[in-house]
Amino acid sequence: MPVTRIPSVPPSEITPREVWLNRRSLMAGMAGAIAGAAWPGASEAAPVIEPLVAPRNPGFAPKDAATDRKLATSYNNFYEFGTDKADPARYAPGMKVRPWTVEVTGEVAKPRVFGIEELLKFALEERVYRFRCVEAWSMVIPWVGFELNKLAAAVEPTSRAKYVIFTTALKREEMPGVRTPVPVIDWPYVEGLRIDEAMHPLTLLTLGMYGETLPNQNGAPVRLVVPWKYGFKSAKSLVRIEFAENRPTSSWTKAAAHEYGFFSNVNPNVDHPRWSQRRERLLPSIFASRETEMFNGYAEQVAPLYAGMDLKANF
Ligand SMILES: Nc1nc2c(c(=O)[nH]1)N[C@H]1C(S)=C(S)[C@@H](COP(=O)(O)O)O[C@H]1N2
Ligand SMILES: [Mo]
Repeated sequence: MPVTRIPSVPPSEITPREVWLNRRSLMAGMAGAIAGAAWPGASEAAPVIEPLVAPRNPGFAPKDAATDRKLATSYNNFYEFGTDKADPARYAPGMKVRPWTVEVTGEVAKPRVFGIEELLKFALEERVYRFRCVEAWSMVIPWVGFELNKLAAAVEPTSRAKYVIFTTALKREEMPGVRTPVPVIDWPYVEGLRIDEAMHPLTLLTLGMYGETLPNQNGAPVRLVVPWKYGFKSAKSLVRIEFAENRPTSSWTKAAAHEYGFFSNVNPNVDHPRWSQRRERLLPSIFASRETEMFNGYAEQVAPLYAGMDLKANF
C-alpha cells in the first residue's frame, strides 16, 4: 500500500516566493512600496474590460465549479506589479492595453506582427481549465481563447523550430514591480515551451475569462494558459512569441534553477525543494485538502509528450 507522505512543511506555512525573495529584495520591496505610492497612472487609465463571449467547448469541463470571479481577479501573481497577491489588482489596471501588438517571429516562414484586434478574430472558444500554481493552490477558470497552434499555422514554423519563447511586455512607467532597485526577476518575464507542448491542443492563447476580456491583473490583453504545468509557465501580457531552434532559459529558472525547471509539469511526486506538491488548496479553501493530480489532471492528453523521459530529472 502506498504510504501517504506527510508534507515536511505544513501547508499553512508554505513560504510564498515573495518571502524567499525577501532575502535579496527586502530593500527593493520597500522601495517598491514607495514607488507604488508615487505612481501617478493608476486612476487615469481606463481598463479595457468588455464582453467576450465564445461558445463553451464541452470537452473541457472539470468536475469542480468555476472559482468565484472576484477571487480569480484579486488573488494574482504578476510580479511586474509587485510580489503581493493583491498588488496586480491594485496596480495593473493602470497599464495601457490598447493599442497592443504581438510580434510573432523567429523560425517561421511568415513572421508577422498581430494587432490585438486581429487576434480577437481567431475562432474563440471558452474552456474551463484547472489552474495549479506552484505555490500549492489551484483555481478553476473559464478562459476564452484559441489554440496556439492556430496562430502557428498562420506564420508557418520552419523545421528548425524546436521551442517557442514567450515574452511579457516591459513597461517601466506602468509597472511598479519592475522599478525596484534590485530586480526581483531579470525582466522582461520570459517563458518557454518545447514545440510539441506549445502546439498541443490544450495550450491556449487567451484573451478573456468569465465571458469578458482579461482584466489587466490576469494578463491583458493576451496571455498563455498551459493547464498541465505550474502557473508560472503561463506568461501574461505577451508582446512577443518567438519560434526558436534552441531552448531558452526562462526567467524563473534564471532566478532559481534548482527550484524551477524548464518543464515544470504539475507532478505530485516531485516536491518543490521547500514544500510538498502532493496536495493543494482549491481556493477559497484554506486547507490543502486535495491531492494534486499528475499533469494537473490532464495526463490522458499530455503524458505521451513525455514518454520515456525521467520527470524527476526533467522537473
Ligand atoms: N508576466 C508574468 N506572467 C506571469 C506571472 C508573472 O509574475 N509575470 N506569474 C505567473 C504565475 S506564478 C501564476 S500562478 C499565474 C497567475 O495567473 P492568474 O493571476 O491569472 O491566476 O501567472 C503566471 N504568469
Ligand atoms: Mo504560480
